[in-house]
Amino acid sequence: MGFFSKLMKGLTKTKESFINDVKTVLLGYAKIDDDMYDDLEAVMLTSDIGMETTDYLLDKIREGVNAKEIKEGKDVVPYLEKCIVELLEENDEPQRDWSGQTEVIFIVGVNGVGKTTTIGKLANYYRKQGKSVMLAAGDTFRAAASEQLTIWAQRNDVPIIKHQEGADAAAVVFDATASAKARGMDVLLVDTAGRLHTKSNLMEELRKMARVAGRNIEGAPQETLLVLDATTGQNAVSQAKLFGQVVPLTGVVLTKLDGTAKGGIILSIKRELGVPVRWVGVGEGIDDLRPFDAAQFADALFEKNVEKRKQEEE
Ligand SMILES: Nc1nc2c(ncn2[C@@H]2O[C@H](COP(=O)(O)OP(=O)(O)OP(=O)(O)O)[C@@H](O)[C@H]2O)c(=O)[nH]1
Ligand SMILES: [Mg+2]
Repeated sequence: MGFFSKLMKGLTKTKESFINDVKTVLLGYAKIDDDMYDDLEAVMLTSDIGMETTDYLLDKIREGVNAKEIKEGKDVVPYLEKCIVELLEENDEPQRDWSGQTEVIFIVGVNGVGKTTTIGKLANYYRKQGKSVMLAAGDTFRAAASEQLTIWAQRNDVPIIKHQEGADAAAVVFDATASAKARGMDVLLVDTAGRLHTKSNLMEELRKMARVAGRNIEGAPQETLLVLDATTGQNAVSQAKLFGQVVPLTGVVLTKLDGTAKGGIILSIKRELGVPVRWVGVGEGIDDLRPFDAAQFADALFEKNVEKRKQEEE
């Protein structure tokens, strides 16, 4: 199955829990009235898009009604789809190009969200683009962490820099940035230990790792990507807000979109964080990660242009 098909399949439950429920509510309303807004609000809130995004979309519908773009209940869904596409496309800036310098990418987030797996998939993606990639085992907390990353390095046939378990993570970053620079690597992917924004020593460690990276490579880390697990719904949004207060984030990786009903979380992330969604993950396989593409995502969510999208993949 290609990436688009996986994304579409992964978003089925999200679509069912959101769009289909909205449709069901609207069946009961030939005319637009206050009760309809109340019922819509209730349905939207249960689908994990969050209070703020729900309010935003309801305001949009009111605007549509005032502008006479929505005349009766059946006009609401196409209008809502249009608003969601616009929201997905908001701040959808292209990935920056750091060629000429080693791009250092920190992968951060709480425990178990998919950081290490994301690194394995990113390494594969960049390698396919013809870039040279190095990995840094910045999660020195568990021996298993560096073993897990080593397997991904072998699978991708890329070098890895690691130290002993319990070593200073900043020292790993220092060695890795020096080595990546000396070898003229295009991309250095830095794994980090899963941490909570409430653990101040861990957050301090993260800041130290960033300072050290900047000593060897000017401007590094150029990217700090926060990995969020889509299955955690609104929780992910709170994590991101708190993380962002401590570490400057340049983007979000939204993982585990395969099979969750909480994919609508992406709308809250776009609305509330002001940090672009950079990558989306739809599985544990090496090919299961792609740059976020708003139009593709919307097509997968609303099952539009399906044949065209599938052909593009072949
Ligand atoms: N279904 C699915 N599983 C995923 C995805 N990404 C990662 N996983 C799984 O999630 C689990 C945790 O992944 P890791 O990459 O180890 O997560 P981590 O954030 O590095 O975890 P810690 O280092 O312990 O904080 C593993 O079983 C992965 O295979 C995804 O997109 N979809
Ligand atoms: Mg890990």
